[in-house]
Amino acid sequence: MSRRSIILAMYLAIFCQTNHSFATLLRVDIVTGALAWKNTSESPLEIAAYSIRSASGNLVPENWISISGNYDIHGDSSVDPVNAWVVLEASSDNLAEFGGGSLGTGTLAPGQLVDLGAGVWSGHVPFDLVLEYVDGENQVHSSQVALGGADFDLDGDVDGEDFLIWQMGFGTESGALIISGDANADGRVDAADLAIWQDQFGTIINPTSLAAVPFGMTAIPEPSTWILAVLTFLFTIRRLPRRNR
Ligand SMILES: [Ca+2]
Ligand SMILES: [Ca+2]
Ligand SMILES: [Ca+2]
Repeated sequence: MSRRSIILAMYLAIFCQTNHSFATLLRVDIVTGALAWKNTSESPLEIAAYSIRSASGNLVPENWISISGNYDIHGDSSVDPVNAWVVLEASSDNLAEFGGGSLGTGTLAPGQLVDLGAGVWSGHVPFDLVLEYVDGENQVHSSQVALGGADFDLDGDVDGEDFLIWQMGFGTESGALIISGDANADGRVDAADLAIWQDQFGTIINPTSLAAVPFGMTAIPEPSTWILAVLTFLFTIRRLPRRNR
């Protein structure tokens, strides 16, 4: 099995987990390792906490742009203008934070895209990223995960062959995947995707790391202990008297 067919199989396995009930999408640029989290629903979405996990430990916490300090009351307030968020864990297998302080929630406006940083995913395989979040009702949800970046033929580089794929897919209005030329994972193949190809042209992604692909990456992880801990903490703290607020 070639490297490309292995990666394609992984991608399809990931995509097959998706359905239209997801309210959010975690976009992973496989060329730059950039992560971006989007509210794909038409309603504002309350977020009390979230966790991004890689069982194989391929997250790079130094490159993570957390809500804490960046999009909360201490940042630009675009996710949470009221609360100071708190990082719970920043490791190679878990990036987790919650809306601490007065323990309210942040809000993702309809269509809002939160830039979580470039190089946050190391580009290694297996591709195993999972995003779970807790909403304003303390319900746990999974996010859809979609691959982006201009390596449309998934062979580890961005070159003319990828351009030809973009060209063939150009004009697709919906339902496009990375393998049909959709670099920004918005389902369309248009000039925005070509601009990403131009930016990324010549990039080579971890050529050695892609050679060895362990199997079993399609397993959907059990709900993590971190999220149970967060829920327990939220329930406990909300019962405390409102002192010093
Ligand atoms: Ca390529
Ligand atoms: Ca190539
Ligand atoms: Ca697109």
